[in-house]
Amino acid sequence: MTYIVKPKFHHPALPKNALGYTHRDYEGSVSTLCAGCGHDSISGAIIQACFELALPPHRIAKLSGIGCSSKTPTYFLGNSHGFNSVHGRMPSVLTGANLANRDLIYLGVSGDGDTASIGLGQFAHALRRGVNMVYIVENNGVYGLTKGQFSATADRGSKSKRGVVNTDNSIDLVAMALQLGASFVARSFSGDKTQLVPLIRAAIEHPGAAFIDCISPCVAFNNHPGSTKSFDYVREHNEAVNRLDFMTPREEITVDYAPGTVEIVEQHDGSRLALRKLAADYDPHDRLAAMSYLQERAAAGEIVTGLLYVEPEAGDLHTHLETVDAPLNELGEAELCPGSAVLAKINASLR
Ligand SMILES: Cc1ncc(C[n+]2csc(CCOP(=O)(O)OP(=O)(O)O)c2C)c(N)n1
Ligand code: SF4
Ligand SMILES: [Mg+2]
Repeated sequence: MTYIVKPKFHHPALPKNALGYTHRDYEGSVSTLCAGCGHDSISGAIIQACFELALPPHRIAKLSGIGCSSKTPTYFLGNSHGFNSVHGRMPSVLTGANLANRDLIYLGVSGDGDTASIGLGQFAHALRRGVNMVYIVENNGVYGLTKGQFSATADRGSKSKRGVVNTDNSIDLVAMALQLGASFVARSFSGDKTQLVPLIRAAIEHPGAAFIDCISPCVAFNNHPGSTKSFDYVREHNEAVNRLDFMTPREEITVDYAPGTVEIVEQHDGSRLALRKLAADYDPHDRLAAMSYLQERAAAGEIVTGLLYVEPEAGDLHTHLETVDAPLNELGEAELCPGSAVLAKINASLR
């Protein structure tokens, strides 16, 4: 059995959000992952973020590939649309769904094997095209589902559970996302919900390609001394550059931090991100500076977390392609067959 359904019964006094939904309305089936797996904490953070944003569950589409991480959409947002695709192919399925129906909020959940190994090309093209989505990689440095082989994000020199040293260079998905043009790039840690929940909320509200690399220790195969993706290692080497405290287009934002420590980032849809700076000289609007900061800190053995880059005025794939505003299934015959005069004009423009 791969899932266990939760009982519908819940305490009548559970807090409700603006839509009148409780936390339970955003949950899924009971998780069958290993107890303590980082992925379950990320599911919890996604549930919390959607509850806090009071999103109508039927407006969310969650898509994944194959892996323990890609199984997790079964464990959250049980009332939303879901598509568990093929290993490494989530980005193209998500791109197609997004092009067909731009009205939904797209949540792509993947693993480091699913994204950085078999799905690397798919990942790259979805980001460079600016698909409006939240793309979360639950990064544990191993293929958890197939018993702990090194993935492409495993650091060179890190050790497997049996002591084998990884001799390959690793892929830093955050560095790639920056290079590929993603307009929202963040890294977080499954063990830091205070940082992760607001990042997911901000990524959902970001009108463009939002990528979050979330270090998520695999307790079964990659949580030992010598691993650079273990709970202890990440806690010891985590360098947070900022914290997002609140952001919403619906409520007034009040800032209660000393001037100079909080930056309000306004996005073109009116949503606002409040960014509390921890590293005073860190600028999340400078793609090149973010890339070199990342490499510099990585060379010093640190794992940089927080919102590393945001382009508030970013467009998305629909903006670039100038597509119609309505989902394709809402188009009628008049829009789909505009007549021979329009066809003649298009043909003339191509001669
Ligand atoms: C085409 C294909 N190749 C290989 C596999 C075997 N396979 C299943 S999951 C997986 C790796 C999963 O690793 P990751 O994406 O990091 O997820 P995790 O289990 O670590 O969360 C592999 C290689 C597969 N299912 N399909
Ligand atoms: S094998 Fe690893 S990644 Fe998979 S459920 Fe267990 S702890 Fe999580
Ligand atoms: Mg993995």
